[in-house]
Formats: sequence, C-alpha cells, structure tokens
Amino acid sequence: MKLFVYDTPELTPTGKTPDCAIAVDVLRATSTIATVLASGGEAVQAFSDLDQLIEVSEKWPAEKRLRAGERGGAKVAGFELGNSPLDCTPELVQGRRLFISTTNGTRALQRIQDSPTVLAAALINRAAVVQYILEKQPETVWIVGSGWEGSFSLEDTACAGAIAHSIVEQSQLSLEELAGNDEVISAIALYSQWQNDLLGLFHQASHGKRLLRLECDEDLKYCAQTDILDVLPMQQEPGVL
Ligand code: 3SL
Repeated sequence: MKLFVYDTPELTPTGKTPDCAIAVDVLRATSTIATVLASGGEAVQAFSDLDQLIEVSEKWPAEKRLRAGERGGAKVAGFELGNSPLDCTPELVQGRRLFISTTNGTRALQRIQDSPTVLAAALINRAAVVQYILEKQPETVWIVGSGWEGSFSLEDTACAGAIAHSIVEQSQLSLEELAGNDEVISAIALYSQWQNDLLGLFHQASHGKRLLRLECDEDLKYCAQTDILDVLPMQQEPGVL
C-alpha cells in the first residue's frame, strides 16, 4: 500500500485515479457528512453548484429531504441548514437525504469522484476510515484536503496526518514503505505536533478564525474530537454518500 496526501483539490493529480480516495474537510463539510450518516440520514448528496442542488432536490419528496448550503462560512439564504454538524440531530435527519453544497468540501469530493472507492473523513470518524483501509489494503490511497479556495488549510492536512499516522501505527509497514509523497511525512509531523491540542490548532488556522468570528465555537470543539463516530461515508454513486 502507498499513501499520498494532497493538500488541496488543485494539487491533486488529474488523468488518473487511486484505488481509494479520501476527501477531508474537517471544518466542516466532512464532519457534517459523517454526523448526518451517523444520525440516521438516508444519504448525503453533494453539489458544487447551488442551482443544480435546488434543481435535483426539487425532484425528491419534500418530507424526505433537507437542503444545506454554505458560502464563506455562512448559511445560504433559503436553505434549511448551513454547514454546522451540530444542527444534524437524529430527530432532524433520520431517514432524510441531505443535499449539500459548501465552499470547498464538496469541490474536493467532486475532484475525486471517479475513483473506484471514495470516502469522506474527518477527525470524528478517523478510526472507521483507518479500519477500512487496514482491512481492504488498497494499493494506492489518496487523502485529499479541501483547503480554502485553492490554498492550504492547516486543519485538513492535520487530519490527513491523523489518518496516515494511525495507518502507520497499525500496519506492519514502516513510514518509509507507506509514504508515496513528501506530503504524507509533513502531514504526520503536523498532526504529531498538535495531536493533544487539535482545538488549539483550529484556533491558529485561518478558517478556524473565520468560523470563530461567525461564533461557531461549539462547531470547532465538536470537530476537534477524534474517533467519536463509528461511521464510514462511502460514495454509492457520483456525489452520493
Ligand atoms: O469550505 C467548506 O466546504 C466548508 O466546510 C466551509 S465551512 O466550515 O462551512 O465554513
């Protein structure tokens, strides 16, 4: 097995696919997706375009759908939800499909959607994703951070490092054997430095600061937890997990 970390969708190679691709948007799209599925949501369908989301979701029975839209960290007017995982309670999402569009996370998912296996990972479901990788042993694994509008995000690369760190710890292989690019080593180093204070890392991160300005402190606390949800968001058809 070879692991590759790509810090943004833009840095992710085109024209080829890995055996397994993992999208990461800790703040907050993949944390929200994991929470919806762990809370009994029927599925999550991701869109980069808001108009397309509205058009497709219109065809779904109203009582079986929820629409979540975020731009710049804020809820999109007219949508039931923004992108706070804390809003995705079992009472609200049970049996319903979440149609979601966010600034960066849904773009990352779209970037890797042609891979044979596509997963969504956050810190809160890291263990479930690692367990799957250790069981299936895909030959190539890409971990793709969402970043922010094309640039690096501290929290996504730290989560990529958390996943890679756990795979190295639990597999029979060394880091040297597993690392497919330098970014894997760098991501593990970042995670190792902050693993006991991931909330502190979020407070240093530019998107963490953006969310704090929007009074999303509780979201940051929730998303900074590790391995609390035993859920594996896996793509069933392009864009649907
Ligand atoms: O960029 C994204 O996809 C979002 O997750 C950003 S936010 O955390 O909802 O602001």
